[in-house]
Amino acid sequence: MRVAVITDTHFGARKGSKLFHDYFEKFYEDIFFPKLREEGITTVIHMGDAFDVRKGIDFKSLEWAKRVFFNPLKEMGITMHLMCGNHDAYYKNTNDINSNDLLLNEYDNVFTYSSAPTEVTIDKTPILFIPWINEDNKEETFKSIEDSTCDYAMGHLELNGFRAHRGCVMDHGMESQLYHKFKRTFSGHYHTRSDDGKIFYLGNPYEMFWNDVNDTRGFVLMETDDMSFEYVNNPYQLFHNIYYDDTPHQLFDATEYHNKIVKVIVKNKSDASAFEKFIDKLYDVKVADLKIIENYDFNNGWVDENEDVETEDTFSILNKYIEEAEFSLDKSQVKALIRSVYEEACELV
Ligand SMILES: [Mn+2]
Repeated sequence: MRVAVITDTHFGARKGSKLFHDYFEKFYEDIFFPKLREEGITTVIHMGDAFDVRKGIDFKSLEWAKRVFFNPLKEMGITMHLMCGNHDAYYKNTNDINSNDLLLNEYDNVFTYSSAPTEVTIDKTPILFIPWINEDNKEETFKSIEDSTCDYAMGHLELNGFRAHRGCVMDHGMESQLYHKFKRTFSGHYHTRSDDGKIFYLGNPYEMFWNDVNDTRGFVLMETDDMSFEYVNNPYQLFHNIYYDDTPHQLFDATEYHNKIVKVIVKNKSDASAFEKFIDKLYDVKVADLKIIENYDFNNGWVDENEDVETEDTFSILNKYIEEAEFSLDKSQVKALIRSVYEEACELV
């Protein structure tokens, strides 16, 4: 049987921003639900972080989530298995109070998995569902994994050695060794796709931060007999880098940038008024946000085309600063500390 797998939908993200939710909605309306209809999908598995804000949800975002996602699933007669992610749990040390259990009672087609791992048989395949692991459920979870006879596992896992997002490999998560007993493990949590051949991070459906720019997102169609899968990509982007290299403004069609978050990275600008005309075109089509980066002096003239400018993100800048700073503390520890503070601040995953 074919099922759909989606993760890290983060309803209510970016303070419930209309810009972001309009962009998310386009994915559900044009890509996700049409594909489910076309494939006759009856089961969806969601690997956590359905909602974005741990402490609560504003009514507008809740209405949106029901209208755009949960109601259509119910109307289509689709069963959804929903695991608890770190963003769904109110406390850091327990999943006891969580948005999925509190907000979705009216949906008898939604089954939530919030505390201990649960074996669920989909079609004829038993799968171990593993909700977010914290102090409270840690021991029980590890024991369930050890005892499990399932060939497959799915969860919201923070594992070492996988990319958290582009340019940042996680080095302070849990060991992945524990999961090697399964033929395949699938996980949410990190929003970018990566795998080691046995453990697969499937990535989330859409861009939410600058870190996500030009990183393909979407969801997955999976065969339950052998858990082979294919990606269904989301063709829509919200973030765009535009490189200005004395680009003739007359030939520049800006229409696709309407309501987009745009960075213009200036490589060569010999004529200031021509550049202004170029920028005006972006304002004329009403970009949602526009930043101009004139860093052509950076790195001896210009950043290598292949070395993405966007990898000069906050992490890289902080790390570079720590590398270059003169102090006698253990720099890897300082980096880990700064990273955890930064992640906490942005709740990036
Ligand atoms: Mn997430």
